[in-house]
Amino acid sequence: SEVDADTVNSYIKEEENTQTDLFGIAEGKNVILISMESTQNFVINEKVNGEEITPFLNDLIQDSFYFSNIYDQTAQGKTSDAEFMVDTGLYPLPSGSVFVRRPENEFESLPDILQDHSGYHAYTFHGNDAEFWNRKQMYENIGYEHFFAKENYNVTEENSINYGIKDIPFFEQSMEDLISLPEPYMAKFITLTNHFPFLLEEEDQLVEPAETEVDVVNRYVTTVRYQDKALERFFELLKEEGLYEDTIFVIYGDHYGISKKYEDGVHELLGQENTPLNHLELQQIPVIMHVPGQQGKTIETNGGEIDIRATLLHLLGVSTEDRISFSQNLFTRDADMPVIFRNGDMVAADYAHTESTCYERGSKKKVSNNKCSSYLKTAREELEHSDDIIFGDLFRFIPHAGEEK
Ligand code: GP9
Ligand code: MN
Repeated sequence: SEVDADTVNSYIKEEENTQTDLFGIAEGKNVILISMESTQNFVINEKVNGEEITPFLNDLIQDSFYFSNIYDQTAQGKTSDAEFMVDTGLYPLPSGSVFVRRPENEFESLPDILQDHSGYHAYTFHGNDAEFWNRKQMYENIGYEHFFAKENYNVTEENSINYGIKDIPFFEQSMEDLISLPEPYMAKFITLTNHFPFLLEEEDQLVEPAETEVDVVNRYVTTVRYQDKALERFFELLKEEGLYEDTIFVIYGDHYGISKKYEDGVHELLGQENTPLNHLELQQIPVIMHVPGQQGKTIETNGGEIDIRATLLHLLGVSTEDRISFSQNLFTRDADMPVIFRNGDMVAADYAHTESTCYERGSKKKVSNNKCSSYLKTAREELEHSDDIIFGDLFRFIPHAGEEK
């Protein structure tokens, strides 16, 4: 295509983002990002057998910014797509993972922006092999100074399950390294236990499995509950080490855990019908931003995972003016701007497009495709621009943070 850096520049410059009084409330704080494996928003404030699935998160939300209408926008790159959106504000690729396909591109990453702005150091902690999703190479490229991966942990048969070390020993063992990092830092933690097929020994099951007709869903509530306990333990340790107060926490579900194949169990759990719109709503993930001492607030704005980055930068007091990304500040996001999925579908304030059908969200009725067409056009354009940037490696031509100087 004819696209070059100038065209991209003129289309997608971010707007200045200083317009709420929350700008900079977390300035200079350490940043702890927690990517929660396969955690969907429906578990928040939901009970099984009379017990909360996420008692710790439910409490935390009371004192946090809780974004309650945020959609999973990942594609085939799963966890790595979520990381990519948060780190770069670009969309995932139509197929494969950017981490695997384009690990040598130039990007303007969150670690680079924070390093440039005020000397932050960035690190990742995760219990799986460093090469999985080509993380090691991609992290080095986008400004992470060290990746604490599997070889960094004491992993035994006893303390691991499924993909690796269980979340509680993962957080416990991570503390030793976390306390020695130079400040300010951005530290990303990626949980693992709540991964399909959601296996967990009985001694770690802190709630009874659910009793739907779908075993995957029944087990899912136990692994989500276990992860919640692990987060509680992590916060306890951070408080003991005196690291809690001076930190902003960004906690988000990376993508769905229950695929369409097993979703009837979720509909059963929630007492709702299996409809395309209900399926769409199940694509929501929790996004929580916690600043110690700050009053809690639930923000119902529609948004996507890609918007985490601009929202965090707003709270950190880092201007996004003139940056090239598709991330929007959730505190000011235009309700009529569609949330865009990688397959070209979208959700806007009043309309949604899914399974080749345009819906009016209020009445839940199918409506003429005309009602969705302008939103779908925006979706196509955004995805195209994002793909152009990635496939053309256009940040080579755009001045950006993290550039070799
Ligand atoms: C693996 C973990 C899970 O390291 O991030 O990967 P997923 O299958 O969810 O992408
Ligand atoms: Mn994942």
